[in-house]
Amino acid sequence: MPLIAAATGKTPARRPVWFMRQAGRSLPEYRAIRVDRGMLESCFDAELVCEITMQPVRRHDTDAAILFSDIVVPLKAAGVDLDIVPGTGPVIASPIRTAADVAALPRLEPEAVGAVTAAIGLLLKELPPTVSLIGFAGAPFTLASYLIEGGPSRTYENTKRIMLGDPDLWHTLMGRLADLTIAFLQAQIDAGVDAVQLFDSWAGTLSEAAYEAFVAPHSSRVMAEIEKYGVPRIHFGVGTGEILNAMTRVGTDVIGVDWRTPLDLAAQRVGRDVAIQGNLDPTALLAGREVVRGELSRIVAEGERAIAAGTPGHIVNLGHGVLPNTEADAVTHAVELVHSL
Ligand code: 1CP
Repeated sequence: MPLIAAATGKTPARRPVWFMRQAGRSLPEYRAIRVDRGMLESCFDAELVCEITMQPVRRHDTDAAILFSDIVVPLKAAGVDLDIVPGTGPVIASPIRTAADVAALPRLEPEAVGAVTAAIGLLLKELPPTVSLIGFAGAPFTLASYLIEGGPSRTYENTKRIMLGDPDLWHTLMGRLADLTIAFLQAQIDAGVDAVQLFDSWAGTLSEAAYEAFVAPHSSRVMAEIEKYGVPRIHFGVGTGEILNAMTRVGTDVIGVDWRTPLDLAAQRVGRDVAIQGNLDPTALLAGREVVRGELSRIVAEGERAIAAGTPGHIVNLGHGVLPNTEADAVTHAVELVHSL
């Protein structure tokens, strides 16, 4: 599997590429399947999860499939009252802000995500042997931001107010969320995924000092538990240029980099023990084939420079997810380019 080779310092048979949010609204076949089904409903239907996960692999010939799910799926499975609202994202019915709210947070029993693990079983039968299946979970900080804010946020003001102002409550909540993340990742690894990605999408809102004090201990515990299973771990967030080194130190095999930080600079920042993943700006896919060719050539060259200097490998990806307005053909073309460069 080219992705696993790149993640573990071996030489891949071809340059591996996959895209975050490669399943989803950029694909007509996804839009068709979702017309009469809600997002969460789809995430708890094993056959649908398998089909939607396969769609980008069939169409684009990516080197990995990412399980079609969402970071709030384990919260929903555990019994948290929430929905994924079209055009908005996750919305929590009763945001968590007090010690009593935290104490009432339910635990995740592996049986509650039986649809997810069943989908993994179906996918392992369908995926070509060279295509890796990536499982994932939200990291404690990013999950906490949704639970505390009640939905998407620009400022994370309630989250940071509790984090800075009530560290005891904060660490109790983060500990509970780390347990949930570990349980969800363990269930996926037991079911057979080849690699896992921990999405700390919004950790880039923190200073390095705040990340170290309030987030790193909990993400470290997640990564240490997962290391026991021997599947490669990928750690990713948006706008994390200044905390890349801290995010690497919590323990990972691959660090995801967004488009703001050149890959060779990112590799210097994180040291030479981890592979790098990224980092095409998702908007480049809206700007035409010449732009994509230019950007991907630069990114591949930066990756090669990093590898020449000792980085174990490079997995090509976007710096964040495929935007819904992206033409599916633009994605297929980008994958072809990466394989031909
Ligand atoms: O109806 C729809 O189609 C809703 C759009 C959608 C989709 C397709 C949401 C709501 N989630 C998803 C799937 C999803 N979510 C995947 C699919 C697998 C793939 O990549 O192909 C993954 C990996 C996620 C994980 C996820 N959900 C993250 C981490 C990744 C990232 O983008 O940073 C986050 C932050 C979420 C929350 C979320 N769920 C949905 C939306 C629109 C959001 C973001 C809301 C916000 O801006 O805060």
